[in-house]
Amino acid sequence: MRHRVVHLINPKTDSLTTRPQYLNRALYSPLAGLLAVAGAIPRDRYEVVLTDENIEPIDFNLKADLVGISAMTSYVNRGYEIADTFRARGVPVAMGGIHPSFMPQEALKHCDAVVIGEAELVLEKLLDDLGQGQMRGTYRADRLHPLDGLPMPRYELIKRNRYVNRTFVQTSRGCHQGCTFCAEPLMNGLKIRYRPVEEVIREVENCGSRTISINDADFFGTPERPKEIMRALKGRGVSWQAGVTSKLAQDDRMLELAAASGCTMLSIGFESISRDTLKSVHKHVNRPETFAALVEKVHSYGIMVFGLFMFGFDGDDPSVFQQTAWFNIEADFDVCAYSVLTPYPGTLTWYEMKKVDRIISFDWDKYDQANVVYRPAQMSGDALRLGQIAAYETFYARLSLARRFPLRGTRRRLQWSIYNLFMKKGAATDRKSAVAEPTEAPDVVPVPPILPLKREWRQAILDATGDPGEIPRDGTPLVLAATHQASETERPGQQPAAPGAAPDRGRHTGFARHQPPAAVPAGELDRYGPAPTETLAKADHLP
Ligand code: B12
Ligand code: SF4
Repeated sequence: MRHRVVHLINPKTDSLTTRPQYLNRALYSPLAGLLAVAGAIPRDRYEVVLTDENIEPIDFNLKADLVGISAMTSYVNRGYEIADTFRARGVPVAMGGIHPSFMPQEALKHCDAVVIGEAELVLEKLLDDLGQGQMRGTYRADRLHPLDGLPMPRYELIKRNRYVNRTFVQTSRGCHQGCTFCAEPLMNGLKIRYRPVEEVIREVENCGSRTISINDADFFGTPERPKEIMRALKGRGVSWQAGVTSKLAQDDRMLELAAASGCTMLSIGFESISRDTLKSVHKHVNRPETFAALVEKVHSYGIMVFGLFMFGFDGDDPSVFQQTAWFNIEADFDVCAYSVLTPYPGTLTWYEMKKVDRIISFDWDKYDQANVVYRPAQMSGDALRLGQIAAYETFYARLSLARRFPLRGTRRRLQWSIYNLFMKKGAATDRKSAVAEPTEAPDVVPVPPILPLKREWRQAILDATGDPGEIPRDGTPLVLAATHQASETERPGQQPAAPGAAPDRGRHTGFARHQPPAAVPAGELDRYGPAPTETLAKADHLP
């Protein structure tokens, strides 16, 4: 029997992490989602072809039985163009990833099917439906994956010589924090789910690289679990880096083990040097008074610190840019990235800003953390964008590079230089006009795959999505309407489900179309009040 062909595509994006290239290489391969999807496709029946448009052109003539497109918000428009092109040629298209998961009805205008959230538990059904010519609407699992027995990502599909970082290994999904601007807890839950240690190690041993990035939202999310992984990594000749939060990165035992098991860099979302700002966006875990000592401590173990900061919070005024950049230089951060706050659809920040009509542009291309798409509270959009550029210029100025270069200690100088060169080049070539042009709001409201536990936050989402129903209290993923609703997206010959047909919540559901909320006049901003600051309950999101 002929193997069917699935063509998986990562659309091009003009992002700081993928745009600059040195020696024909991008800094990151943004392909973790597609490699996971490829891993879950049965090899005995399907051949998988992978295209990352950031480094290679798409072959629109490739004869495929299915095209699968992954998209974050900033490249979903390009994803839609690609989907439209393939569908016009009669090739069925499925989409997944963060943006289609939050806005499935929008995506369904361009593709046949959308996977909401994780793909592993629904791909089989989707492929069965494809085989019967019935693949359409939304597919979502009725539970989060327990993460044991996850299929191995198909690393062999990557063009290895085109990326600096090409191996992303996940040891967990979810995050305990719940920051208002972040999609992670609404996609993967507030509870951290872990893969069995032996499965992580099997992946490390078979990924074909001795340099890996641990792709967790917060690898140091709990005190004991990362230590088990690090003990198991010791002695394997692997060097690794990971994204972590600041609290447990202070723990000496954690850092000792990290260094002993090959850690070279920790990326930490510090976000702001103002505690009040951090509290306002629910990043309680960060305490700015500890940041400088933390960097020094991490350095003492020979590990670099990649600091992630964000500008444009309501507490930020125009002094924030130089204060932050100089703080970073003086505290000897190794690498820094400065993002413009972006109200990603479906996050709390989105609902809060949307409610008071602060979002100016809904052009998803501009949702890349470099354009300003909303009205900042204490400065103009221009000031925000220009201030961000100035912070990059200050931090990556020659004098700063010379001052921060790790002449002493055991941090890796080559890795330090590569990251500083990429970030300097990326920031210098990123000269977008300051403020995005106003555009019409989308006619569908984003709905997070998982509702927040905090009552007011849930209510804010339910208010926005126009659902008057009772708020579920047990963390059950929200299914607002479980009948198939694909009228605008039906392909010729397809029949919508009968009205009132029993929903199959586990696999094939569609959200009803929601009315966008009425915009609130700008002057009423203070009536809405500041961002919520209470702590989220640390409970399980699993249904
Ligand atoms: C690690 C990480 C990175 C890494 C690697 C990213 C990667 N894609 O490999 C790096 C550092 C490169 C990165 C960069 C950026 N990131 Co990032 N990143 C993450 C993080 C923490 C994990 C992503 C990941 O690897 N998950 C593991 C895989 C297995 O999960 P997944 O991608 O969700 O895929 C599953 C499903 O979605 C689905 N699926 C995915 N694609 C498809 C396709 C099909 C056809 C199907 C059927 C299913 C399907 O199946 C997969 C398996 O279950 C997420 C947080 C999150 N919750 O997603 C942020 C996140 C994705 N990043 C984000 C952002 C903003 C960025 C940057 C724009 C930041 C910047 N200023 O440059 C850049 C963009 C770079 C780029 N061109 O992609 C945002 C995106 C928000 C949004 N709505 O778009 C997130 C959600 C964090 C946040 N702030 O909320 N990121
Ligand atoms: S700590 Fe990081 S991953 Fe977790 S919710 Fe906050 S920003 Fe998102």
